[in-house]
Amino acid sequence: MMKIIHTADLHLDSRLELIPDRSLAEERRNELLLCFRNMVAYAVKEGVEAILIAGDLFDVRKISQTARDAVIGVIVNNPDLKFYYLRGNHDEGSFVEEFRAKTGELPENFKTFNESWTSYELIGKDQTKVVISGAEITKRNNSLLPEELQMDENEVNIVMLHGMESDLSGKGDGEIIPLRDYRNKGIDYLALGHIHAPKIATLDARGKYGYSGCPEGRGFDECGSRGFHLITVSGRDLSVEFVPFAKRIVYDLEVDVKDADGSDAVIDRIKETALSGGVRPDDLLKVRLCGEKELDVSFDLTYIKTILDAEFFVFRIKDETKTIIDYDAFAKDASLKGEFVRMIREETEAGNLDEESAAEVIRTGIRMLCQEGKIQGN
Ligand SMILES: [Mn+2]
Repeated sequence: MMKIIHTADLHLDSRLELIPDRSLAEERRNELLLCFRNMVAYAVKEGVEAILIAGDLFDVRKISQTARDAVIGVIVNNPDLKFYYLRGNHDEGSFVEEFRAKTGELPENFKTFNESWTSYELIGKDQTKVVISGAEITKRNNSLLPEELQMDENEVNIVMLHGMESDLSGKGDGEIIPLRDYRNKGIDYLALGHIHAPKIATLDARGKYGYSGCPEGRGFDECGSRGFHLITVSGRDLSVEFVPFAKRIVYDLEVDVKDADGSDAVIDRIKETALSGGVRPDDLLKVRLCGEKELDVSFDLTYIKTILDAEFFVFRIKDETKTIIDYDAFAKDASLKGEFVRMIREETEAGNLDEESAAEVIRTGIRMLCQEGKIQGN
């Protein structure tokens, strides 16, 4: 039996623009490196014999010295663990060249790929054998690759690619993987990178394909459980499972604030929703307030954010509530306030104002009219 990790899209050195606080972004950036180190430690502890990196190990062309040295160090210090590194569309930097420059030649346990198919025989400690093939997709080679892929159907075959799965042909597109062209070719597992949410699905009668996803969510477009895929090969059988591994999970939750009468009630409502959704203080949480609120109810988002910033690693809030304007309540109001609301209603009905803008104008208008009253009263 042999165990292999399939990972991809680590995006080391990500700028993490979705985390506005620079020091938190830097901490999170270091956690991406920590994740890679921890994954390797897991591999050593669990007897995993190889790690497949299906593209986008790095995020930017200019790789930081910290990230470069950390990755090189981990590979060099674990000579019994094999690393298969297939470059993705983000891996435009010169990592492999820098690695070679630093160590003289690439170590035996570090395997790379190029624009045409390269196949490696991976033989495990108990002689379990797997053939790992990979090619880096470009506009030029994409539609030719499936035809050029030669595999022995009697072997256990893993194929690595980086791109977007598609039912279309890959002709002239450097980022699309035409899945139909990889069916019925003898693939046991197609290990993919590029899509950041984990997925395991059927390729054909024989094989599966999977995106391991990014091992750590980096922003609010990467919500939910993250980790890697663990492949187990036993004789001719291959199985694959998702292993949750992320230190922090990113959540984007809707919180219904119907009948909440103020900011503190909203805070309670958010805490309840977070608790029932399994959000931990270590996590990144974005909430979208939804539901209807009365015209005289308003929430202080800055205050709410200050309180909840202290409860989560990153907290963001967006007000998507709808304000109910009960125009009929003002219909017979003979005061200036009633006149003002009737005027806004006409504007709304004429299509000059949407409901939310009308609510804001009415709220501001009434506040000003009330202040005016006070000043006159003094
Ligand atoms: Mn990619």
